[in-house]
Amino acid sequence: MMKLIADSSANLTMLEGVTYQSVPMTIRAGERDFVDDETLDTHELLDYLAAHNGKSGTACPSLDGWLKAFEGADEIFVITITSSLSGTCASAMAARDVYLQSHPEVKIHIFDTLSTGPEMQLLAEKLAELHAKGLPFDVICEKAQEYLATTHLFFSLKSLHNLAQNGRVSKIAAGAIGILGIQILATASLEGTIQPVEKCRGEKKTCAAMVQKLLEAGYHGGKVRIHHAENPEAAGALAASLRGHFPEADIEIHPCRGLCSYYAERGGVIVGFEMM
Ligand code: X90
Repeated sequence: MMKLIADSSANLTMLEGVTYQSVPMTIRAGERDFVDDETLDTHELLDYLAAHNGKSGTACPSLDGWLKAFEGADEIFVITITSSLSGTCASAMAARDVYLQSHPEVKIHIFDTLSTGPEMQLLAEKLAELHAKGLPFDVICEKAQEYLATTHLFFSLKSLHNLAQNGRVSKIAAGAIGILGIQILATASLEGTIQPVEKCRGEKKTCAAMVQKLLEAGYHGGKVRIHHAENPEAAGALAASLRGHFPEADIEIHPCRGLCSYYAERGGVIVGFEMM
């Protein structure tokens, strides 16, 4: 049996046509540990965080979380958040080493996406599609890796507080964001780190800048996956604007699960797309 597994930053709880499993990260604030599984109430998480003044943070999936997810499959594709910002990929690789000792016949491939959220969703969909064609494991890995080089990620955030508090962006980059409606538009660098692109004032300008960046990156009417932290208005406006350019575009909008809600914070929008 084939199994597709991604950490919870993919914001996917299921995927049509395949056996899919999400392995949860954890969000920690004060006395609370929020496990990022399908039962997590992300609205309550965001409310709790807004009221909580102390330190907060996150933890990648445990070795055990991965080992449990591997069970029962003989061909396993694992999709992780960028290894430059999280120990998730390293923990998946350690789990693979352990698992293969007792299950030497099982095939496990780990994709370090150097990205997160919607770009992970695009890869998951591609893997499902390649598997449905009946291709051999190694061919699927190769083609999926090639596909990953043709997708990209942009995001707009209204606050970098949680990213800065956890050392994922510099405190300097975080300054001024959130003041007077200033948002930051950023992208995933080739190394899988956060690369600020520009500052925008207000939703309209942010949306226009986002569309411009996608077009400059080569977006030409392919798939777009938009994940948002309680900002369906901005996600919808972006989709509408892109459909103005490409009426047939395959665009989906999904809410962020816990990990991305924590780091993108309320209002954040993350966009994964095909560059050609
Ligand atoms: O291991 C852990 O505790 C998880 C750490 C994750 C840190 C970054 C999460 C970012 C989520 C924010 C915008 C997208 C950033 C993409 C960068 C390549 C969402």
